[in-house]
Amino acid sequence: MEKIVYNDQGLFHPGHVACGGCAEALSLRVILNTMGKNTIGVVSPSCTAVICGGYPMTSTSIPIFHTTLETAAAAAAGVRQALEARGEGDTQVLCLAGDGGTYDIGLQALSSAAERNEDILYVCFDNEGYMNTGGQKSSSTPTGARTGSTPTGKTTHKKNLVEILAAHRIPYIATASPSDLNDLRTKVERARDMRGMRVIIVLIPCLPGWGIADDSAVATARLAVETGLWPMVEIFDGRDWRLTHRRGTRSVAEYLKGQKRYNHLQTDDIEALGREVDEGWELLNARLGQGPAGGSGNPQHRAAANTG
Ligand SMILES: Cc1ncc(C[n+]2csc(CCOP(=O)(O)OP(=O)(O)O)c2C)c(N)n1
Ligand code: SF4
Ligand SMILES: [Mg+2]
Repeated sequence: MEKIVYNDQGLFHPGHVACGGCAEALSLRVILNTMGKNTIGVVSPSCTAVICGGYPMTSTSIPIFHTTLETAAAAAAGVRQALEARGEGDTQVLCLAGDGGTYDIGLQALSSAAERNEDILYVCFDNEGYMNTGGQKSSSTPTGARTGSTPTGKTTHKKNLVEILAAHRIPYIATASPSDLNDLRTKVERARDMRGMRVIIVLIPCLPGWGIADDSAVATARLAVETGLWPMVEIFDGRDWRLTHRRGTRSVAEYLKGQKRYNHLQTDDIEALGREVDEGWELLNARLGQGPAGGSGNPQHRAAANTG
């Protein structure tokens, strides 16, 4: 097993109130310690807000500004402007939001911040539902998944946020998974060392929300990558698409059968989901061929990027 390498600066503490075994807490530890202590967090209502906690019961050693569900990216942009006005441009602004606060309720603020190319790193913890309020569906919930508000299975598709963000031509977009924390660290490092609007979407298998065992979040995240359900990509300037993990060969059915939210699905439904994954890869493969030769992107955005 690959050793997980990151510089633990003690910026995330034990004793937080995430569900035992939550992969979001694991990911947050790597993200905060990679960003470093000269970072201000801006957090929307979500499991992240609960995990970070309210003063004086906080689990982080960086300042956290709790914002509303609609305004995470706008609030982060405001913090950025305030820092610039104070001559503290070196301080990083790290926005942390769930999929409900990103794909749905905060999408307008996110799109506006992206259009203005605000100098923030926005991380979306995508657990495919409104989980801290009991597990309602979001527009990130996949087709077929049962949630509190889709008791017979969601009938619409998971929104393709990566495509939406790429259309804004922001400097950096990546998807990541807690099943490869070194890859997550590398992507956070790369984003940290760039300027302008950067977004990383991390898939977070949710123990109660997906109906998986307490010790299976990382294995479930790995299956999502190995079945092709969660493509791992980096996109520079919305044009230069790179795959960071090859598509795996494990079956979509294997991924679905481990999760109670899918246990009502029939063979036809499972086959339809498999076709949906294939269609997603057709689109992705077309994108991978479109970037500038050698993936140069915008040299101004890339100058500080560590592409190692
Ligand atoms: C406008 C608005 N509607 C509803 C809520 C209640 N609320 C707080 S957190 C939350 C769920 C957010 O879901 P997501 O962003 O996916 O984060 P998760 O809990 O899944 O980590 C909701 C609905 C709110 N704070 N503001
Ligand atoms: S509800 Fe899900 S995402 Fe939230 S802390 Fe628990 S396992 Fe983690
Ligand atoms: Mg969520």
